[in-house]
Parts: sequence; structure tokens; C-alpha cells
Amino acid sequence: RSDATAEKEMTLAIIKPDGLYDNYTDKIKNAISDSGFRILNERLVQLDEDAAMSFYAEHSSRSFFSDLVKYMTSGPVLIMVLEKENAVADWRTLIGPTDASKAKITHPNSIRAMCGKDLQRNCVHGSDSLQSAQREISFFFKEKSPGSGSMGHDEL
Ligand code: RTP
Ligand code: MG
Repeated sequence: RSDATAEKEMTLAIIKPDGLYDNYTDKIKNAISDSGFRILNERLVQLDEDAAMSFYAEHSSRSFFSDLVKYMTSGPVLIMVLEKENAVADWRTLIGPTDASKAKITHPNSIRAMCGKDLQRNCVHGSDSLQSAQREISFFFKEKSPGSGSMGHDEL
């Protein structure tokens, strides 16, 4: 629906270090707008180890956690708040499955098929639920009281 009563939803998208390094920003942003999302806010940041660990805290006990933190701190990332009806689920669908090498076969039109490489280097992030989206948006965009600093988010 596109009528004024349609419920908009917000989700958090990240272009990960490999996506920026390989210059996929414009292609990803085109896919975002072609799919009806609006970019409400964006920041280019360099995550430090603490920020990456805290952002992906749900995975702290996984064997891939330290590799994930190394990957996410290996270069700048572009953080975006996307808005659309059903934004959380629709962004997950648009990015495709976690393993980009499999996405190339099973979801060839997905963003991860376009710009990802493998299970780790999959070029984009998407919130996995409405609750995650709210946590992740405030993680990067919450108003900070003066003097509270900006832990782990070095603005570029
Ligand atoms: P994301 O949170 O970044 O949107 O990715 P996702 O939901 O599709 O996958 P998730 O299970 O949340 O994993 C987070 C990120 O960790 C890296 N990963 N590495 N080596 C491995 O086994 C492995 N598994 C996952 C990926 O970068 C994945 O996106
Ligand atoms: Mg996830």
C-alpha cells in the first residue's frame, strides 16, 4: 500500500568495510531507493573493537566472534537508517542470505550476491527483528548528553 495511512517502519543497514572498500556504495544505495526505502539518516564511522563487540554482543560466545570483530573494524562502515513499510523484513530479503557465496547461487538478485564474497565478507548488515532494529538505531543515533562522548564511533 502507498496510502498515507500505511505504517512505516525503520531498520538499520550497514555497508561493511568490504562493501565500502570495493566501492559498492552507489550500487547499494540505488538498490535501496529502487526498492522503495528512504534513507533517513547516515553516518560514516570507523568502529573500534569495543563498539564492534558491543554491536554484535549476541554472537560473543560464537567461534567466529573475534574474526567478526576484526572484520568490522578493518575499515570504515556506512551506517544508515532505512524507512519503509515492513522495512525490517524487506531489507533482510533484499540483502539475501548470510553466506554471500551461496547467495550468488540461490538469490542472485540480492545485494550480498552482488557485492559479498563469502560467509564472513557479506558487505551489508540488516537488523533481524523490530526489536533489534530499535536497539541498533539507538546504538548509533541516540542523542547523547553533553560530555558523554561517542564511544567507539569515530566520525569520518
Ligand atoms: P548481519 O547481522 O551482519 O546482518 O548478518 P546475519 O544476520 O545474516 O548473520 P549473523 O548470524 O547475525 O552473523 C553476523 C555476521 O558474522 C559474520 N559471520 N561469520 N565465519 C562464520 O562462520 C561467520 N558466520 C557469520 C558475517 O559477517 C555475518 O554477517
Ligand atoms: Mg545478524
